[in-house]
Formats: sequence, C-alpha cells, structure tokens
Amino acid sequence: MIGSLFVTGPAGTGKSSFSGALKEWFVESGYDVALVNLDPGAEYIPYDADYDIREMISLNDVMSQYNLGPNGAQIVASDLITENSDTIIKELSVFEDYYVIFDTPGQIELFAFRPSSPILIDQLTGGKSMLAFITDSVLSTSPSGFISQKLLFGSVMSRFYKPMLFVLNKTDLIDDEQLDQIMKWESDPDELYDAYMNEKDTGMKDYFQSILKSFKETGLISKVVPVSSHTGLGMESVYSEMSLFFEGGADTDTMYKDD
Ligand SMILES: Nc1nc2c(ncn2[C@@H]2O[C@H](COP(=O)(O)OP(=O)(O)O)[C@@H](O)[C@H]2O)c(=O)[nH]1
Ligand SMILES: [Mg+2]
Repeated sequence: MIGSLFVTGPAGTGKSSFSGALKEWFVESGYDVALVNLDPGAEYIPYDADYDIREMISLNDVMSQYNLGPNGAQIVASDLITENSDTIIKELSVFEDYYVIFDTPGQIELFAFRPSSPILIDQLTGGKSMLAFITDSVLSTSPSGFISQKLLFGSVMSRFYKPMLFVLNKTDLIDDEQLDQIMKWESDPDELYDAYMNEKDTGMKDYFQSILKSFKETGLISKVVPVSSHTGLGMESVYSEMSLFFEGGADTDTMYKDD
C-alpha cells in the first residue's frame, strides 16, 4: 500500500461515516483506495467495504464459543484480529498501490487501549500508517468538551506515536461563528483557558493552565481538520495530509515538526 489511515475516536463521532466519505472522495478524485472494516461488532456499516473483518470473525460466534457477553466478546474478538493478522495481510496484499483506510471498532478502547493494537497497525501496513482521530463538532463548541477531546487525542497519540490528525467531524451541525471559535481556541490556548474558566469557574487554575500551556508548547496538537462526512467538506484536506506524509517524505510531516 502507498499508505494507510486508521480512523479512531469515541463512539458515535462518525468514524464509519468519515471512512465512507473519505473513500468516496478518493474514488471521485480518481485515486486507488480500499476501505477495510476492522470492527467485528459492527451491525451496520455505511459503505462498501473492500475487506470486512466480519467475514473472518463473527461476534456472535465468539460469544457462543467463549461463553461471553457482547463486551467480553468484543475484547476477545479484537485480540483474535491480531492473532490472525497473517491472513488479513494476505487479503490486503492486492492493495499494493492503494491508499487503505481502516475503520476501527465503535468503542475507542477496543482499538486504542488493547495492548496489541500498535503492533497490529505495523503488521498490517509495514509501518506506513497514520491516524485520524475523529471528534464531534457539537461537543467541541464548549471549552470543556473541546479540552476533553484534546486530552483523549493526546492519550491515543501516546499509545501509537504516529502522525495523527485531529478531525473535527459533523461541522454541518455548527455555524461558522462556532467553527471560528474552535479554530481560535486551537491557535490560542490563553483564549481557551479564559473560556474554560468562564464556563466552569473552577479553582484548579494552575492545573488547567499547565495543561493548556502544554498544548501550546508541545506543538503535537496544533491543527484541526474540519470536515463533514455528510457533505464531504474537508476530505481533500485529509488527503493532502496523507499525501504529504506518505509521498512527500518523512521530513515534511507537519504533525511532528517543531516550527
Ligand atoms: N450531521 C452529521 N452527522 C454525522 C456525520 N458523520 C456521522 N454522523 C452521524 O453520526 C452517527 C454515528 O455515525 P457513525 O459513523 O456510525 O459513528 P462511529 O460509531 O464513530 O463509527 C450516525 O447517525 C451518522 O449519520 C456528519 O458529518 N454530520
Ligand atoms: Mg463505526
């Protein structure tokens, strides 16, 4: 594969919708793309998968075979994916000159916080991978909602330490003013801090000031990619980030650059 994008984020933020919309953009723009469903528990996926893990691992089978409820079965199923990575690698070998999008399980912990996931990513892609962290625009309109998603983004980044895009999905549900505000918070942690204090009136000033300062100082979380999986807005920007990283050479990786 040319490169891959693992789509992660909290349940319901639109990972599957985003994966489908991004694939559609690639197809319409004439690029070779494959979309892989890595969620064995998905009841419905809003796209045509080019490879679907449910062909190999069925949540119902895992539940009856291991005598587990749905939550336990999800965990066993995600570990079975790693155990069977050789088979998946063979299936994916037909996508040699393709960009490959991986839609991950609905609940973020089943992917981001399983011990084997960072290894799985490298096994499936030979290290040619980056992540899209999907967040919710409506939640991000409040300072506390925005901060909480940033912290989760940092948490997931610490698990994988790969280039990661902070993708603000569902921008069709907020107005331009709200989007501008979020973009301002992103570039100015002082303004975010003031807005947060205004919202919460908390006494823990030092603690939050340090967190917000670290947002600014680390530079790791310095960019928002606004998209809508319903209108297709922003998909080209996601492609630009991918092509810059995979085809523009490692030193053009803007997510890790100091300046
Ligand atoms: N308005 C709007 N709704 C969206 C968008 N993306 C996803 N959704 C809706 O959000 C819900 C969850 O989406 P889904 O892709 O299943 O989320 P996942 O659990 O993260 O895979 C569905 O009802 C989608 O139709 C978007 O860009 N705009
Ligand atoms: Mg999903």
